[in-house]
Amino acid sequence: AGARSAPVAVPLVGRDDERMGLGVEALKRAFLDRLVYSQARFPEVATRRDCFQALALAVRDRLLQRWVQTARTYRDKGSRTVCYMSAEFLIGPQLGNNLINLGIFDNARQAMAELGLDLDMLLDQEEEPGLGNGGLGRLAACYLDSLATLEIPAIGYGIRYEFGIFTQAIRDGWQAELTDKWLRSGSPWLIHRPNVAFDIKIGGHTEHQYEASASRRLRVQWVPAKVVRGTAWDMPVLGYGVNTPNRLRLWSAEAPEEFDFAAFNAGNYYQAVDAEVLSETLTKVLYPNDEMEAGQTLRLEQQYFFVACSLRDMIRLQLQREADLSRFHEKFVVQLNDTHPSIAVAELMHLLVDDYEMLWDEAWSITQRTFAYTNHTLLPEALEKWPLRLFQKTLPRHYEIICEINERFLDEVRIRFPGDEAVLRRMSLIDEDGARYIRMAHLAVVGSFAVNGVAALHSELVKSDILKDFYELWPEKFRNKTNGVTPRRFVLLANPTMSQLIDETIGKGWVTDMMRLRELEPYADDPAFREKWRGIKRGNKEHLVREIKRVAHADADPASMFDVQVKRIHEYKRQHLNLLHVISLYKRLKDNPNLVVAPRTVIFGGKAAPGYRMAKLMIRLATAVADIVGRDPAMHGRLQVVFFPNYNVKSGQSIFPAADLSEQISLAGKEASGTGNMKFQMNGALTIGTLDGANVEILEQVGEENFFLFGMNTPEVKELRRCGYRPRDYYEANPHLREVIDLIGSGFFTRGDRDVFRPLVDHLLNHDEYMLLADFQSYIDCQEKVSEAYIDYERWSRMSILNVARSGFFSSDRAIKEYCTDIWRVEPVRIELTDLSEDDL
Ligand code: 7GP
Repeated sequence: AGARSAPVAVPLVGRDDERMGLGVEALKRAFLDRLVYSQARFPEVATRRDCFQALALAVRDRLLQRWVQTARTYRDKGSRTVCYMSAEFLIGPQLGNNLINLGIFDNARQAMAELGLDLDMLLDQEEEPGLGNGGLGRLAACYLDSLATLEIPAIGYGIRYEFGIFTQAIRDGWQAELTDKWLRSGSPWLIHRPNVAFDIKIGGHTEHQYEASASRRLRVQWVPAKVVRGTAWDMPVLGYGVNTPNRLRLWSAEAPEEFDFAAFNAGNYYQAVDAEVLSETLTKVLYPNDEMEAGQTLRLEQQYFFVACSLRDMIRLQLQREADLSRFHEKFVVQLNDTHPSIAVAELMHLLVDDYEMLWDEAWSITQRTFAYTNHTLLPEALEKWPLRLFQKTLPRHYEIICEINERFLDEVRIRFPGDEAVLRRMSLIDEDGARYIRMAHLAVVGSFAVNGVAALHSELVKSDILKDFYELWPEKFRNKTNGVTPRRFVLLANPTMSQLIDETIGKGWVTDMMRLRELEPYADDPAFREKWRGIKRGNKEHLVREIKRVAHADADPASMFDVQVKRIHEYKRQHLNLLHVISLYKRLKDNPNLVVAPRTVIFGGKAAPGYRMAKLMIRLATAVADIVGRDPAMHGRLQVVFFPNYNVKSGQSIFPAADLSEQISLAGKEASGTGNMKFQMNGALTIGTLDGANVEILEQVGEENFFLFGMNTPEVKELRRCGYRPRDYYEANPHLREVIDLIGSGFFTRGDRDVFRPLVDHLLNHDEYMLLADFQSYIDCQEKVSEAYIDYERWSRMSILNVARSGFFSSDRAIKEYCTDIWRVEPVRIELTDLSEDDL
């Protein structure tokens, strides 16, 4: 830390500091100041980008005013802090959300209008920080919002990727990936802390030596192959209606200060600079694999790098407050967002034992009381495991530590299950069958005091399937924390018209107390209210229609049912089942032009992992069907298909409020929770879904009569698989299904080319891992009921209102409160705005 300056009497940042005003005049002044003094522009020549930047900086000033107060309060109180460690934080655009949480959205709109600027245009300028793939990363972002809103001292620790998730373009119907240069013109929200820096070792070997002293303790030295410096970039995350901005601290890799001096002195300037370039590649790009592990060295290095920086940062904070680390676990609790940061278990042991010379048993006791682990997937291929050789080469010391943890752990297993060799093999941290691997989920479970799944069904399956042996050993560790989403971004910001109607109907306050939405229930029977409700949905659909025109160059009819499936493209999520329904409907409409069905616009959105061929083919099928249906004049006003490119947080904010029908159609037992399902429900869409993930709980909340349920449940899936599932039997037994599949195979959607979709059709007929054909008829029948319900628009509106009224449970505030009491044992800390003197900074 730098030298502290002497205290001064004058308050620097005051409670009543007029420079930090939130009124219209103050915002205009602040905006113009930032335009001139930060952007060096005068209004006549300022670009839209300059204006966005100026407004963002003016807002940031107001966040930082609260931030310093928060930091001071936490320091003074020594508050217990939650550290949410995640390789992904899919935070989305920040300006609109910060205006909402500061309570100045309307003032900002007016201030900008008085300066001749349109706030929506400014909001539109913001690059999306796409620092995540999908559900797991977005959940982390929702949780930061709730942590701050609930005034819980918390730090989010992650990686400042220079390139986030790729931008998806559609070229000739196929997905193309473009790099996401979100930092091209800098982010106004990130504050660099070059003096919060740590040098992180990677690779090399270890040296073991007994100390010369009487104790003759074994000392281990890690001699690395390279050293990478991590520096902190902080983003303030403000809570709604409170003065708490928590810290999202993202680590960026650089070359260490004294990089390759040998090379430099020898006059090899380029080699020295090379080190810099190599170091920087570490945090260059987010891996775009969703629920699939790639197993590259660089990915392991990323994981280790951000975890190592974060733990050193926490230790630094702890040693500022206390003389040693014996109470580390009392001051910090670390939530591991899946296994990506689970190397932290071995790293904390390394720091405590090797650097701080703690005895193993004490270090292990602290470690086990520090960590808690959340599992996010039921797919076996998504459970992380690292090839042993690769791991050992990258983290030689951690390999030894994991072996030691494993030996002690297996001793415990032997006592519990005497003579059971099979259970030892299954539970070992090291997979010894065939190619050898380190099992990161096992490391996470062994090193944590709590393990949770993300929806009731998922948490049961964690206990009965994926971590069964561990549940038998330590049943007390296991719990459920059903996911939630933030209503600030996904209702208040995304759907202002519906939010206003709710305000007018039940009063304000529901947005931080979402169970109050229940008070809307009586209005479901009020025809005047239902009409207003429909008007709002119509307005949101018209807005989306304009977006669809802009990005997909397609016309959509706002009078039709908006039937939406947006999420990562994955076979288990079954976007192709949705397409089978579309083709079925198309065929029936062609065969019977007088068929009475609700007109539909079926909207798809989502990215496929660049190396996932089947997922890319599913996108191709969607665009091909969209193309053919779109060209057919007989489908006008009846059926339309849209592939919405580059689905992300920002476009989600236009999509959820406009949806009538939410497609949640994964094979039962595969989707851990889902969170899009909750965002749709909060915006008044009805769900068609299977008994999977949090759908089960949505159904429970809204009641069967307000939910379109279809398909097999998890036990039925298991039973069918046990009996030997043969998809071709379904194809042969169901003439309509055969027609639909044959149409895909015939080249009808690809100008006669029969080869394009062959892998997809063959796969369905011969393997069909996710059992589309078994659920097909049930899905078609259920869609028929959806159609009938939609035509009865009074009934539909009633169901829609009840869905919103019963969505309160899915607020991330509820989820975070459960984590706080059941896992983290943390209390809120209220932040008051007081006068601060320079000394406080
Ligand atoms: C997702 C799950 O697929 C989704 O069901 C859940 O709602 C979400 O996490 C949040 O809990 N998982 C991932 O995004 C993921 O990458 C692999 O999981 C570790």
